[in-house]
Amino acid sequence: MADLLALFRVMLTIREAELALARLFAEDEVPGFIHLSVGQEGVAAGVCSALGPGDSLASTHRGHGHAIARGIALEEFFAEVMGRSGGICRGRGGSMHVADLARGMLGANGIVGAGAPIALGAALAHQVRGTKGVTVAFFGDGALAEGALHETLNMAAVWRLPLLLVCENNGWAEFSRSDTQVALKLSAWAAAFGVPHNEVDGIDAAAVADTAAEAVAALRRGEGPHVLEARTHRWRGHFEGDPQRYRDPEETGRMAAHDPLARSRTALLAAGIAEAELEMAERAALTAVAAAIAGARAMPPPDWETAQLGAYAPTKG
Ligand SMILES: Cc1ncc(C[n+]2csc(CCOP(=O)(O)OP(=O)(O)O)c2C)c(N)n1
Ligand SMILES: [Mg+2]
Repeated sequence: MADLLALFRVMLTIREAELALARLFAEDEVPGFIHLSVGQEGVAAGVCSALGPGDSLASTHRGHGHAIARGIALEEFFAEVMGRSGGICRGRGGSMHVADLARGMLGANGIVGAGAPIALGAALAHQVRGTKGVTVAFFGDGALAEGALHETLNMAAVWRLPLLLVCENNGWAEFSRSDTQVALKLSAWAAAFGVPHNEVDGIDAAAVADTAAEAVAALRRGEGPHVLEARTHRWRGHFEGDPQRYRDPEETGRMAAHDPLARSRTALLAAGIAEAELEMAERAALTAVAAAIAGARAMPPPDWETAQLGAYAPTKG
């Protein structure tokens, strides 16, 4: 059974971190583009709770929640997104390239669907090395229009790889409803490759965690890949600053009714957890985020001397 209080804490950290990023972005403290996952925290927290330290995951352009749920150090996370030298990738990647290889976090990815084949390779490595590890590939509903995803599922099914494909189905692909671009139902897609598929309500972090844990257990038994489809809601624009003219304001107004945090808060109170304990968790998340931002702000940007580090392979002799 899922530890709902632990999930609540992870979701709180993601929420506070992303709301802080929205403010930092508006104040020009974040270079580039950011895509927030506010409203989708239940999926990141639930899926990552099913993973062990030796497992791997590949993320998406909307990947802050995945990195935080995987346990990235908050200060290194903010420093990366804010382009500071102490960032997890030395401040050179930014939001869409946050990677933390020590935690098996293979990276966010600005190319839709491109995390899937990377995850496939990691799943193959787990199988070949006999690690018993598994790999998660997060992707959005819009990625189903990408060939790379289909090739990934095919190869994973043929080789029975320990790969959990997690679709965060928020109904949108950039500025279009994804059903105007993708003719496919995920359940039918998985069935076509002979792969099990589960659908879960992404607002219910405990349900996501339990379903993911069962799928991961099957992966560790060597039963081949699995597709997990979480219905979820993108509260904000596609990117920060998106005026969302394409979206019915009524839909955005209804978003607070689909809140994974409110949902778990109510469930925790009903289970007898004291209000004071929840408030303490809320304060702790705020404090941790504020401290991480202060730490990141104190760091210099990457210096010119090392600007090319990591961009090219070292030349020989
Ligand atoms: C190969 C590719 N095509 C198009 C884009 C532009 N693009 C960025 S995000 C996105 C939509 C993604 O939708 P989805 O996968 O559902 O993720 P969501 O944004 O809803 O989380 C598109 C088309 C891209 N980054 N990569
Ligand atoms: Mg989407």
